[in-house]
Amino acid sequence: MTSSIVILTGAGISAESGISTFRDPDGIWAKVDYREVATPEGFAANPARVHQFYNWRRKNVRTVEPNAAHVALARLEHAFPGDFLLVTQNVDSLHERAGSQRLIHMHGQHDQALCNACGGRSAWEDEMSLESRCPACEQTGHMRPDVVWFGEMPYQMERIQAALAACDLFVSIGTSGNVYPAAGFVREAQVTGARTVELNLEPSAGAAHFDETDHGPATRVVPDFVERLLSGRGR
Ligand code: BV8
Repeated sequence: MTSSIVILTGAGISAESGISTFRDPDGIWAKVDYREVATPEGFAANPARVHQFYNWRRKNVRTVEPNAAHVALARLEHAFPGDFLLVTQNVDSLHERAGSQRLIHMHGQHDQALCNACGGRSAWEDEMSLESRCPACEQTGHMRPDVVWFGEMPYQMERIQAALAACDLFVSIGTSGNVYPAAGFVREAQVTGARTVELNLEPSAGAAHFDETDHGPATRVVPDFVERLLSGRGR
C-alpha cells in the first residue's frame, strides 16, 4: 500500500488549459530564444525584453482555467491519507487555483516579483518594468520575475530531495524530461525503491526509467490514475 507520494509536473499539465509548452513543435522555445529571456545573462543584457516576455505570459495565465488534471491532483492530495508533495516546474498558478496546497514551485512563480536590491519578494499581478518600484524597499529599477532561470539554483531542493528519499510512489506528469535537476528526480526515487510512473502525452526523454507509463492527454490519464489509486486498484 502506498504511504508517501511525490508528484512532479511540467508544462504539459497546463497545455489543455491553453498555456503553451516549451519544447513541443509550436512551443515557446520555438518562438523565443531561451538564452534571451530565461537566463541571468539575457536579463542583464536586455531587461525590457525579459519583462515583456513574462508580462505576456502573466497576462495569458489570467485568461485560462485549471483543467481536470490539476483538479484530480488536488483531489488526490486531500483524499490521500499518507504523505503527499506536489513539485511543479511550472510558474503558472493553476495548481493553487485547482486547490493544491502541499506544493513547491521549484522554478518560481511569475505572479511573484523579486527585488535585486533588497531581496524582498512580493505578489505581482500586473506589468513589471525597469520603472517598477519594490514594495519592500521602495527602490525602482531592481525588480525581476521571481522565476528560476538556466544556471540558477531551483528552489527548495533540500525539501524536494528529502521527499524523494522517503517516497514509495513517484509520478511525473507533463514534462519532457530535458531540464535538470527535475529530470533526474525519477532516478533519485528509484534508488530508494519507489514505484515510478510517467503520465505524459508521449514518452519523455527519461521514459525508460519509469516502471509504468500511461501516454495520453493529461486531462484523461491523470484523473484515471488518481481514480485507480484512490480506489485501491492502483496500489
Ligand atoms: C541548475 C524558467 C545548478 C521559468 C526554466 C545536470 C544537472 C544540473 C543542471 C544541469 C545539468 N545539465 C544541464 C544543466 C543546466 C540546466 C539544464 O537542465 N539544461 C538543459 C536544457 C540541458 N539546468 C539549470 O540550469 C537549472 N539550474 O541546474 O542550477 C546550480 C548549481 C549550483 C549553483 C547554481 C545553480 C535551472 C532549470 C530551470 C530553468 N528555467 N524556465 C519559466 O520561464 O517557466 S526551464 C523551462 O523548462 C520551464 O521551467 C519548464 O518548466 C522546464 C521544463 O520543461 P517542461 O515542463 O518539461 O516542458 P516541455 O515543453 O519541455 O515538455 C512538455 C511535455 O508535456 C512534453 O513531453 C509533451 O509531450 C507533454 N505534453 C504536451 N501536451 C500534453 C502533454 N502531456 C500531457 N497532456 C498534454 N495535453
